[in-house]
Amino acid sequence: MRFTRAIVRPPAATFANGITSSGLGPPDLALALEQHAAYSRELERLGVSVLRLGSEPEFPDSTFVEDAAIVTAGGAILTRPGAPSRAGEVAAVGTALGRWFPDPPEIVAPGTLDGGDVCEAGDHFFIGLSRRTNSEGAAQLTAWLARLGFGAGVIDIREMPGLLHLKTGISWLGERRMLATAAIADHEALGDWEVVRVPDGEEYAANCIAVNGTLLIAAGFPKTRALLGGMGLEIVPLDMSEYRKMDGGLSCLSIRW
Ligand code: CIR
Repeated sequence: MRFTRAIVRPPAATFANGITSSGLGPPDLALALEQHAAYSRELERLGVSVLRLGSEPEFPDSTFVEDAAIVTAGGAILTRPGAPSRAGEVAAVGTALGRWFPDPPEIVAPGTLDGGDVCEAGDHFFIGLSRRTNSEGAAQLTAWLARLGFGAGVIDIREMPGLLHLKTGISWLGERRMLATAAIADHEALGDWEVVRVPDGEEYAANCIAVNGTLLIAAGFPKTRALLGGMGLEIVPLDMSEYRKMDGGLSCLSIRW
């Protein structure tokens, strides 16, 4: 689908207090803000109208707006994030989305679900079972998607090392084509899909976003860039270093529709 809108939220001064397992050290806030501005400008250059929410210092991970809501061509649903420290992020995102999606449904207890575990691929959605998204959350989302006419399949990533969310290791490239790390590439849920494998050692590059004919990928992964560029895709690399330090990727920084 062609994206016309996105919601983003620049990181707050407390960004370094967020959850991370990367071991890459604390993020540089000034550089993170620059990278965020470049990311938002790139979305705008691609024809997307970007709503920038105010930063929320009480929620250090709130720049990763993707986790708080799922927006599809058929409507929006608010999530119930699996990390307790992130539960309070949903309210502001729900308020912002309310302009376009009044009274959205939400994932309810005991379900938990992070948007990072939901990979849209046209009229099909892959849903990750992870440390953040449980089977109740996945079932609630599957039922909601079914009511909108979308299909869904579950991929259990709980035993796959290094994957916080499903989209840490998989992205939709358009049509029937997925980009995936070796850990996920052979999963049966991808059996009917053409899977492009991320070159070994460049796993972070698996999280990318296709926006209106252009693929935004993380900068610094030359093999992946060459592979995707060789397939005729228009590629724009964006520096994500400070978000990587906090376990975040390109998709996490926006809700797009
Ligand atoms: C967290 O652990 O929740 C954040 N530090 C990173 C969230 C990244 N979000 C995403 O992949 N969708």
